[in-house]
Amino acid sequence: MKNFFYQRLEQLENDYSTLVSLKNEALNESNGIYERYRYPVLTAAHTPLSWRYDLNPETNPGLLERFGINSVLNAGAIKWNGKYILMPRVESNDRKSFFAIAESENGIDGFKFWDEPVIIPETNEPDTNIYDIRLVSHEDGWVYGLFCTERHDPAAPDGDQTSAIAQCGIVRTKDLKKWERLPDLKTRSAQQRNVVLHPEFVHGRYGFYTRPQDSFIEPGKGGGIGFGLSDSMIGAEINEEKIVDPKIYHTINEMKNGWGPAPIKTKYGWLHLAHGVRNTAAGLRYTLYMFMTDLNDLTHIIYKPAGYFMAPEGEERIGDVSNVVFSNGWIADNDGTVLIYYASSDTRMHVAVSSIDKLLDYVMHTGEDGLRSATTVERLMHLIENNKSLTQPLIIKR
Ligand code: M1P
Repeated sequence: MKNFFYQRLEQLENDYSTLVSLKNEALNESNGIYERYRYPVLTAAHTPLSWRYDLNPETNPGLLERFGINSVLNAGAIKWNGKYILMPRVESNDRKSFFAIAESENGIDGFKFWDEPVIIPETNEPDTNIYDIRLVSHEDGWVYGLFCTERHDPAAPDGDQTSAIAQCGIVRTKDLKKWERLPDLKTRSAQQRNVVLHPEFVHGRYGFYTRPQDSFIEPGKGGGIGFGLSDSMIGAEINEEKIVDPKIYHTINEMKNGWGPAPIKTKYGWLHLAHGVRNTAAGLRYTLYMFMTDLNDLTHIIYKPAGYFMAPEGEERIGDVSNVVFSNGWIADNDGTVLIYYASSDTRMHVAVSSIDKLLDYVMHTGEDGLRSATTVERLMHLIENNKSLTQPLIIKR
């Protein structure tokens, strides 16, 4: 049996090291705005063997998996001491998720998990499930992590074991290793998910991007994604949320939307990445979209391209919750490169590479949604007419 154990261990170790040293490749087909990469950057199989197996031949002679990891998704991201850091939601087979940190030298491959998952302290009201952290290096000197904390709804009728309340949990750190838990964010909304901290002070206060909802899945009267201010991060409380980007009939976010990572500051405005959700006969479809807000008024959208920026493609379409792309982490490098980390179908993490210049070009020069078929055709005709005037002389030259 011992021989079997060591043979199997060798096989597992070889497979693991092949996986984590796989070089990623940019895919040829690109829309010019970003390039996708061939391989996911993190999957359940990237989690260390020591998390999944009892590696003692005496207590686990058959080398059976003892702790199953279901998926690795929805990662917060930050550049830290020159390394590209992802902090994904790792979901174990028991459906509980937790956070762990993986780092890479170049941000596109070679991500390796740190030896142990992140310990997030609890408040007096323990979290049943935690997920979808947004990492923000705030100008107050702390790195904050805002995440969703989910608990069973105490008002759920007897027998209802699915109703939940989602709120925004907050942690902060100076070294990504020791995390201090702060009280959960208080707002006037029954549910909060996808809350993001603005990286700068706003008139001396902390700015929060929010997503007020009436119920756990259905937004109800929750009108879209909003913004509010709090005087402090310790006992953060928002008394007024202003809707910045409402959900709108027959758009990619008619059902609901949610903020992505913290926005990137540019000389023209703040670049935002968000997700939009629409309903289909096959269930909800999550896509990513972008817009820009005013440098002086964070609640004012100044550019918003029509439709989605990224939708699930190929194998990305399939997973635990199919037809989903979701992003809560991106890294803007000093040279202008932007690494966009996104999860597909609530199962695995990918990277797409763009740049500030390309994203600005996309956001500032793509037409807006006119909200009717006729206005979409007008936008298309405008492009075609412009192109005709350009291509005519070229055709004549030939
Ligand atoms: O399953 C898709 C996503 O659903 C939720 O997002 P939202 O709050 O916008 O509906 C979250 O549970 C998210 O983690 C998940 O990826």
